[in-house]
Amino acid sequence: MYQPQPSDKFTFGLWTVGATGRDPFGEPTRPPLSAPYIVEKLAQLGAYGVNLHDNDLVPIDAGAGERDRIVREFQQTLGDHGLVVPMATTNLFTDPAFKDGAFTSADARVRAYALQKTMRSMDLGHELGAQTYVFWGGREGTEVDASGKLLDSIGWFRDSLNFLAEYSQSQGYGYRFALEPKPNEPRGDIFFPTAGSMLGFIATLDQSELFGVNPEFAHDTMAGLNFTHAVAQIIDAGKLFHVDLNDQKMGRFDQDLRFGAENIKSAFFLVKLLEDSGYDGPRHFDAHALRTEDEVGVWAFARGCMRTYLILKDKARQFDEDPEIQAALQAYRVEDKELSELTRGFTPEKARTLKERAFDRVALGQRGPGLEQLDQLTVELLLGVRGNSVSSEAHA
Ligand code: GCO
Ligand code: MN
Ligand code: MN
Repeated sequence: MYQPQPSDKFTFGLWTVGATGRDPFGEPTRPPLSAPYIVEKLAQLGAYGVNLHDNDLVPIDAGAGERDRIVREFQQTLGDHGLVVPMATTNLFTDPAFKDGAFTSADARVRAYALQKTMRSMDLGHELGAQTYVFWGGREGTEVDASGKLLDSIGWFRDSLNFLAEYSQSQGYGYRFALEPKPNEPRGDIFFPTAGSMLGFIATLDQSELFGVNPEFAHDTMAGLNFTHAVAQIIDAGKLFHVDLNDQKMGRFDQDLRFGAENIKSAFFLVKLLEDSGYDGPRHFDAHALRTEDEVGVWAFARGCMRTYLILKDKARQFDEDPEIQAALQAYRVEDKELSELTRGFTPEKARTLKERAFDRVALGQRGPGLEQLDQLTVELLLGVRGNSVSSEAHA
């Protein structure tokens, strides 16, 4: 029951299950796991793929020979276990060179190095079969607005992305790029903090059709925003190129909790939205096991992310099939063919008719839409006390 299959397209970053529990206050609590071992374990659990930063696989100081050997061994392991690498990205945040930004550094040498490192990382991703390339600007931000680089930074970032899109095409890589917004951490303020700001920025890029968004549950939640609403807007814009799933308490440090660990109801509506929308990209878990855990806890964490997604997907199906919920939904919406016609597609004639139309404003204000009941039915469904739970057997 709720056994993940590769067709569910669940992916994990090497850096997620590979996280050793280091935090700003403490040393690692678990030994590192090798990339081939992670691949083997994820395959056993039913995952579809792994994603990586260049340096999750290849140490930053590796020479060409060592790099090629590591990549060959990794490709072999992927093939042996039937896992794919759908997404790749660059680590532009760990090395001290990037402490004040990569593409938005005030130092032209750092910006050029960031471009070089990213091209090499795009080569690596392509060798491993990646088709989506993520940009998370972890260090692209500032604590000091006296630096006066706000407008320049936007321009530098745009120039870099335009350059890299051309690079991808000149190499025949065919990447689609997914930009990942985050409001803060590790910088005090990260540029392009929300999905909306990223969408606005994407429209200014030379080849904007190649660029979409990689939204993350924790990032919007840290900022007190509704992640599902953000994803809906991204879907509406045709820009959901990838998604980072995890969980988070609002107003806390960046927690990267197991998917569904904290906000079950939000996770439910997110899964329902993704499934209803026909999104068919990877369901990527960008989270890690609690620092308290040993390796057993790491795999319990990974299994839990996937299992919760599948349970919520099944709940979404029950929601759609629940007669009482569907009746409440139907009662909530008031359809009026004539008015819909009148309010869509402007003509002077329609405008005149609408302006003359009499509305019973008081009656409109008196209608109870039944949202309390609808919400309670949803809560009861999630708590497992609504009839239709036979579906768990059907699922098995
Ligand atoms: C974070 C980010 C990262 C990125 C990753 C891939 O908060 O640290 O979510 O995990 O997703 O670097 O680009
Ligand atoms: Mn994150
Ligand atoms: Mn992320």
